[in-house]
Amino acid sequence: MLYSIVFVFLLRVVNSLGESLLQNGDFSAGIAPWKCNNCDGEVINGELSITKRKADWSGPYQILDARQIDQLGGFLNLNISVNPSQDITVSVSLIYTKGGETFYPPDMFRVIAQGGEWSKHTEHYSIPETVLGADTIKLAVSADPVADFLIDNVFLEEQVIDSNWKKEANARIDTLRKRNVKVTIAGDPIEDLLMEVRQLTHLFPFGTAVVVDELSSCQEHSEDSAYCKFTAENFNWVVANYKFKWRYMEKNQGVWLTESQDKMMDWTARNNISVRGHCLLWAKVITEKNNNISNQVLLLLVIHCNT
Ligand SMILES: [Ca+2]
Repeated sequence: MLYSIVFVFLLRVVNSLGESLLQNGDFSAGIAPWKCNNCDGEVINGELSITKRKADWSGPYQILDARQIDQLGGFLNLNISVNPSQDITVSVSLIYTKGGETFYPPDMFRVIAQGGEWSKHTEHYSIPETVLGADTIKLAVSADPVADFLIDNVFLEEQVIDSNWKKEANARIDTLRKRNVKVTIAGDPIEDLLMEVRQLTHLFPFGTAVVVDELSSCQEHSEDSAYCKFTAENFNWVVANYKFKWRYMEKNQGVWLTESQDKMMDWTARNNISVRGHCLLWAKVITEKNNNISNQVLLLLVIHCNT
């Protein structure tokens, strides 16, 4: 029996921007209300120049209206243009305080900016629920202290969701994710046949990052924990959260640690789940310091792939 697989997914469609949460993001009115944390900040030709930074966390910041963030909740659009004196990773984060304690949620985004040229970056950001109800919230820009940098056109705005998104998403699902079902029944024709078709799986890759040791443990004990059951029931692709990275598999050169990874692979094979690997090298590594990958490193990467 042939039957097609229908899978429903939702896309958020953003058409327009709403309320702005930052002031003077284009630095047309000088520096205020921006401030500089452990650095010097000066507006030159409508761009904010940041110098004398002493640490990763040194950089410009602006205090946001915490009540405004509470009211918006949901999703924001962040734009920033950066021009560093040399290649650096620039991070933008929301740092907040609650009850006198300071919290540092994961960065809103992190980007490698090329030295000596302007690059424009846009990120869609979901406000973590923990940020809501904060006493103070600040948006902070930070980077490796080896470089000075210029920033301009920093905008943080509410994302306004197009109310037609669901209709449009359903139309795409009809076109892209469905096809007709043809059922052939052998034997004599039967009148008023009632047939039920139950979907057991689908071909649309739907994945998650998993903890290797959890799946490995299920394989080792031949018994699925709630974590493993949930993974098997809901996903057909997984990626290990970190244990397939080179530095975890070969902490000491020539000594490969693959026991839990191998067990995880056995578990995923048994459950018909595909596994996506990790990047072999991150762009951050291949910077000006080391933009020539030696033959020896290439050989090690090939060994890593085959291990
Ligand atoms: Ca400007």
